[in-house]
Amino acid sequence: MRIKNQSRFLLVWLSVIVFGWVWTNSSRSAPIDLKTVEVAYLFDEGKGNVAKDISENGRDGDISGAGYVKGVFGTCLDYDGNDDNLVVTGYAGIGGTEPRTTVFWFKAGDTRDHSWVKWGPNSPGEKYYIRAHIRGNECNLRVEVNGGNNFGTDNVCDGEWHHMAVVFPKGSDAVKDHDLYVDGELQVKEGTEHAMNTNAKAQEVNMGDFLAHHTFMFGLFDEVAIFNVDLTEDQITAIRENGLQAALGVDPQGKLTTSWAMIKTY
Ligand SMILES: [Ca+2]
Ligand SMILES: [Ca+2]
Repeated sequence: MRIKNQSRFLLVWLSVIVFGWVWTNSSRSAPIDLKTVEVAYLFDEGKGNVAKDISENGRDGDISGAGYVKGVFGTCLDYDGNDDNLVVTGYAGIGGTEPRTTVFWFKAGDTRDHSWVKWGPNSPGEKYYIRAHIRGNECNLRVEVNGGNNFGTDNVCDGEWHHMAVVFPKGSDAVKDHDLYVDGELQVKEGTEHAMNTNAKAQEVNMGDFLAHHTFMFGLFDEVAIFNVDLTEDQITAIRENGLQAALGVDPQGKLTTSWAMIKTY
């Protein structure tokens, strides 16, 4: 009888420990819902002119010029800074003041106002342009909307890989409401305030080409994705540390993997 009671006691404690472990690990980095992924490229094809979208939307990218080299995860695109570009055919981005997050890895070929991700026409508030902000011999992560901008202070043009995240939180209405992360560090917000009214009809999403007097992207570009939600700092960390494919729980064909499918049922 005494042994039976001890066994029962042990079993209860084991259950508490296991449940605690599962709870801690599932809440620490909440899985990212695939429905929130607008488009996501791993650039692991290694050849050809089509960037395969691993989201559920089938928004394959049309690559012009950029070739493949070794990236942060698998291979990445190598932009020559002259005319290389990628167009997300048929997709013009997220509009108005809707929440959004853009993430990518970048390794600079030099210091310049690299054009990373943009959509919308060059009109006040309507443009959505994620590019580099020049500061002497350095450059910073910047988002601008024509009439307003928001940029950080960490140098991302030092020839090293950097992970960048541009988050427009739900309920926000102006460009300086964006939270900018470089290698997981929340940036100080500099720039000029302006209301957001992003145009999501006039121009397809471009990755590499510039607007007005700026410059083409020059350097290496890996693991880019646009989300229709404001990802949390933990979710951005999960993407940076584990890679997009693992963080989203998809295989290269864009199908949900079993492990994350199980976790997602919590
Ligand atoms: Ca890759
Ligand atoms: Ca070229």
